Amino acid sequence: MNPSDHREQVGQEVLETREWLDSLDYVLENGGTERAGRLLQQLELHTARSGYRLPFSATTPYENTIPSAEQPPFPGDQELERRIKSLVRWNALAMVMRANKREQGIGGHISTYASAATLYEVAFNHFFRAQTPDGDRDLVFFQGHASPGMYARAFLEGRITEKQLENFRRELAEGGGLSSYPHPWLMKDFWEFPTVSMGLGPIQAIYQARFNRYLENRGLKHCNQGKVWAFVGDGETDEPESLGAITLASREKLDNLIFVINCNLQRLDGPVRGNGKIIQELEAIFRGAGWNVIKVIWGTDWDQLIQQDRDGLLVKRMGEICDGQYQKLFIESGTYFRQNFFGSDPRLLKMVEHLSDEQIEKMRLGGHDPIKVYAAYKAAVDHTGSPSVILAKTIKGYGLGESGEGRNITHQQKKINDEELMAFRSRFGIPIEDENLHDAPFYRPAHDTAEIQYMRERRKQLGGYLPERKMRAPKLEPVSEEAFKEFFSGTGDHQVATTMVLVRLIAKLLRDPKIGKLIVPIIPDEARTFGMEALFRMVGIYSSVGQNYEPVDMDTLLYYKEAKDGQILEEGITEAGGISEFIAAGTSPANHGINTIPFFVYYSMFGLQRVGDLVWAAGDQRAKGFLCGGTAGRTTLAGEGLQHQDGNSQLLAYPVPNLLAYDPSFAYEIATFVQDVIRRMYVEQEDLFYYITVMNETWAQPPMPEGVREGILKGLYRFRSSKKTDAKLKAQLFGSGAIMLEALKAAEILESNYKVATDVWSITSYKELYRDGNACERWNILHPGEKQREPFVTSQLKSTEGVLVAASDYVKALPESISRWMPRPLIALGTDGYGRSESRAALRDFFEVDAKHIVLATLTGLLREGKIKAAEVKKAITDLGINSEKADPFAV
Ligand SMILES: Cc1ncc(C[n+]2csc(CCOP(=O)(O)OP(=O)(O)O)c2C)c(N)n1
Ligand SMILES: [Mg+2]
Repeated sequence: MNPSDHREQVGQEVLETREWLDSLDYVLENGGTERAGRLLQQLELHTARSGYRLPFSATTPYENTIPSAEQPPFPGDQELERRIKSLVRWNALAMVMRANKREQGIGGHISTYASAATLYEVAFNHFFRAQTPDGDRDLVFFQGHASPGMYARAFLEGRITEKQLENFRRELAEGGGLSSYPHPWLMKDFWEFPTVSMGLGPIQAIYQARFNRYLENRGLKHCNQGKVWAFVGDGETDEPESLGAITLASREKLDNLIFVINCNLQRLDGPVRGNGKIIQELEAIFRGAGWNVIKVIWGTDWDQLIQQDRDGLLVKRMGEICDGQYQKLFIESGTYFRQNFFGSDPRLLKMVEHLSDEQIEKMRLGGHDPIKVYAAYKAAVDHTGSPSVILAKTIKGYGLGESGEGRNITHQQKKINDEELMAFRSRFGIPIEDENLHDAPFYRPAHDTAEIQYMRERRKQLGGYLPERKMRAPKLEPVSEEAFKEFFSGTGDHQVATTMVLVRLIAKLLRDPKIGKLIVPIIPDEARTFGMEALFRMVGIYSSVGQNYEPVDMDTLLYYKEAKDGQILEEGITEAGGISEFIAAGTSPANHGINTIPFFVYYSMFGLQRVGDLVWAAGDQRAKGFLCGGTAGRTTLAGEGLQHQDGNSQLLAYPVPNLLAYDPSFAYEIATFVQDVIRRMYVEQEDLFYYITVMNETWAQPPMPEGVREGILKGLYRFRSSKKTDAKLKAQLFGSGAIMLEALKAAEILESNYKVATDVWSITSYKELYRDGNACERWNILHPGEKQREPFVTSQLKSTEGVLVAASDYVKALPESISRWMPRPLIALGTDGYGRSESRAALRDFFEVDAKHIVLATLTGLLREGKIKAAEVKKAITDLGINSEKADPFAV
């Protein structure tokens, strides 16, 4: 085609397009948007029938979702809000700069909040409700790295002192400081949700929103206007936890949930999607998942150009530039922008010929424009039927000057130089003289200034300050003994597994007239594994829509019953979801004043090992409740093999300070813990949670011996005293979990075949013994010459005689961790190494934790003490049928 023909064709197309658009305008004016929509659908169908398939697109054009004509009026005083925001910006910057001037390398982030200031300030002034009219409250997950902004605002509100600001990241300084990120453990009156491990905020927010609905549908929470807000970084969305649960939110129609994703196009090292477009990518993902997506890309300065863009040239240009290029465009001069953005087409250049380079340079992005942000929030808050996500385009390090704005090094920047500080000060109008600027002093206007009055008044209108954490629930009345009674008397000959005991105990608690309704069983698709299916029928599985089908097993007693007021939270196959739900339920006493008591029952191997970071976050935010690791024990879970057999989790529970961990053997031990821990968590309101491993091997449950309660709770008690009072050889065996039975068998063999008087002790919690031993040791180190404290282990064992042997279904590090407080050397047996698909007997032989290996270890101890000869031990090896040359399960 020659050039003139081509031009003619293009001209023809432009004309044709205009005619169609004019017709569509006519329909829009006369028939409204719905009529226009129907017409477009018909056109699409017509086109498809004629053989052309419209290319699939999950995205909309690279424009704001809300056109300027549909924006609501901005209800606030824009100028005052701008000044307040500047004050917050300044103090946030100053606190990080001052901290780093004082202490080189102390860290902190200035660029995250700088890019998100408008997103937060509009929310603080108009949306975040500390209390809703019906008595509910908004729960806000603040982006961890933006915390300097939250502190700076709280400082202006008068909730944080200058001294505290001064001590940002110096929590141990005199007068107290501020923690780097949101940590309720460290600032229990302020922060509610730890978010700084990326991805944990978004998934927790989703389950928080679902749990709120659960409470409402079950009649435990009587107000429902509160929203859950989650502020997320665009880079953070790469974490699987960030997006992994978004379909749950739409399936459950969680219109009480709003994500705000700050799309500053950068993460730590560089662009999030240099060669792509993160906003479009996220739009496709969230739209596909059924969310209400609101894009806030362009600020008001762009409105006029967009309105004039009748032929779609501008929006096409906006859409064809990748994020890496945008990053460059937005830090360059107006001249550069004109040339490189509009310069691609003379018609685009013409659109901006009335604007100076300076004006072009100042054209703001949507995420920095309060009018656009307000419109998006309002649309999200008013939206019903699905969760909303706001994708706001911003510049990382906004306002930080040449070296701090939109550069790849921006994230790591802790300081700006004097010149930049001066520019920042002037740009945001902070009244600090040049000569005082160098140290970046804090600045808080007087109480009666318009700014401070305004921000206080706005918060008053919205129900108070935020974030604010406090215990909102009353102390629970002590739970009646009734539920626990039967577990103390044993099961006679009847063999039951500890899993069955725990499930029966949960069932009894569910029936308790007082606390029954507060029990929240949470299961990630494993109820049948643990024999919990009886609960399906008993209390129902929670479903926000009830049960819209006839269950296939309706004619059975234990059918799969879903109900709107169902009590069980059946999560499907997601341990991350389960633990997030556990956190929501376990923080409900603080968040909502409702004393829910979660029991999260899961496959023990897929708990602390798989979702350890969420467990850590649960501890940080003082969640209460029971984590129950089912099918536990490396050799007790037969058949399943390497990936399933858990010999680790009791050790993995060690580092979480407020997590109590127990590995019980008997029903009465379980009942003792559960009773005591409910008292501590909900009656005394201690900030604890609890991990228990339960097994699927059955045995006859003995009655509770006299006087062992204290020992059970502290971690150790004597279960069996030898009757052989005249024996010369003596041993003390320590068993736990299912391996307790092997220790008891070993005691029989030692007494009958080797004349060793053997006591057997139950170690219910290595962790508690370790905690206590360390506490004593520490005190003793710090108090020389004073009466030294005695660890509980020592106090119990010092008057015993004989060799010491411990065996558990977990790694040897557990018994070894307490052996230094024992009166004599300990021989530790355990299950270090990868599991195998095998029977219990074969596994216990392989890992050397069965009765015969316990016997051998005991004899070895006696040999080391010089009480027996090597030949006797050699003979025992043969008699016991042990292969001395067998493979080492821990070898690599
Ligand atoms: C699980 C986890 N991995 C890594 C980090 C370290 N980290 C802190 S901030 C950051 C970049 C954040 O980028 P983005 O989410 O886009 O937030 P922005 O600061 O740009 O708003 C990284 C990698 C972390 N905090 N958590
Ligand atoms: Mg980012």
